[in-house]
Amino acid sequence: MSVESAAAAVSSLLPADVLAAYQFSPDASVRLFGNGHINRTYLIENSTQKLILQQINTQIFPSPQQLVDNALRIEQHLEQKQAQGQYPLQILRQQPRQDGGYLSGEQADLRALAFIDGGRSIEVVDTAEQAFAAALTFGQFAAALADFPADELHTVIPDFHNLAFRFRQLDEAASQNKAGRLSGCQDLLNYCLSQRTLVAELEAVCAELPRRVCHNDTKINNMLYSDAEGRGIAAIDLDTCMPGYWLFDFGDMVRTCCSPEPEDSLNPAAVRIRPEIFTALAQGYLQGLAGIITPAERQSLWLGAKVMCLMIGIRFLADHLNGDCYFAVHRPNHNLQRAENQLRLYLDLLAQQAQLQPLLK
Ligand code: ADP
Ligand code: GN1
Ligand code: MG
Repeated sequence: MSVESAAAAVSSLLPADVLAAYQFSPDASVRLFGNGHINRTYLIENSTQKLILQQINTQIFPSPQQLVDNALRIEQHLEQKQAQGQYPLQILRQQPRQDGGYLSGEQADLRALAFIDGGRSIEVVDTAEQAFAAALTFGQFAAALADFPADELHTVIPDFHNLAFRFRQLDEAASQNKAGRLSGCQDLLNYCLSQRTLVAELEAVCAELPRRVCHNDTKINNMLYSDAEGRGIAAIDLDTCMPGYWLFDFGDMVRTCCSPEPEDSLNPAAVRIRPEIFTALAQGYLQGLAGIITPAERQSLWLGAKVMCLMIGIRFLADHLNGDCYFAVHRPNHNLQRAENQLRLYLDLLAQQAQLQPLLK
């Protein structure tokens, strides 16, 4: 391919009228960005400005307008907090089109975000300092939203962190065996199903907890570190912000920060919970939420760690059985490998419970 046709192929990732709506010319550089499993994220750039544009997966988020509505409400709230000196992070901002609208494209499934400069996301945590910074960032985000009326947010995905529902999805995937993969993962399936008692435990604990605005996807690549010092500078990917319980957000951090391996590691023997990273997460999150988190919520965080490893493992396994319809996959058995890794983390949490759980008391 010539240099000219390669450039044309890149630009054609997005139609010229979409670029124009955000004041970019057709020759702006457009490239795929990030490692999300659901949406398609682009970075558009010219010599003076950068913009993030996302194609929202409407199979999963049927109403992009609701995503934008939630994001704008959160943005406004964080702006007020910042004006009062109560929010030290950068705010993720929806970027309107030149005509003021927030959605673009023939299907109205594209939306833009102001690019946050000087930041970077990572896929694997290397140090306890990074873990502390991530947890502090998500803790500060949650703290700033603690007085936001959670029930005014649209529930963009019902039953998102409903463990009973996720088990039912797994039952259905196994009984339908659509992709003919059941025999290749029967042991893993049996193990997951044997953990169903956690449903009742989780429901009993949640019944005593306040409902909060949850980020609901606090995986490590959904926050930005400053390039220079590695401080947390922003919580991003707010699409799943909905009412929920903070234990889910803590658990998602545990499952994505504690392993020295990526979520989809091909080296399962090395997937484990690093106690020093768990400790740093607990310290960072509790510092971010100091004075706000209740004793019952604090105690529930351990359950959150277990539940999230198990629940995301179940979701990956169900998707593997269904033929990879939900999470983007890039190789055979990708979702199965992800599921196995989550279950390894779950088992390692159980093995280290005596040492780790007291850190949250
Ligand atoms: P997905 O929903 O696909 O996970 P994200 O919103 O997490 O998409 O974006 C994917 C990646 O793009 C992030 O991990 C981050 O590296 C980068 N990113 C997203 N939004 C911004 C932003 N506003 N400024 C800078 N980088 C961003
Ligand atoms: C998805 O969009 P992304 O990649 O940040 C998923 C999360 C899972 C995560 C697993 C809307 O997050 O719930 O925890 O993959 N998002 C949705 O890596 O389902
Ligand atoms: Mg993301």
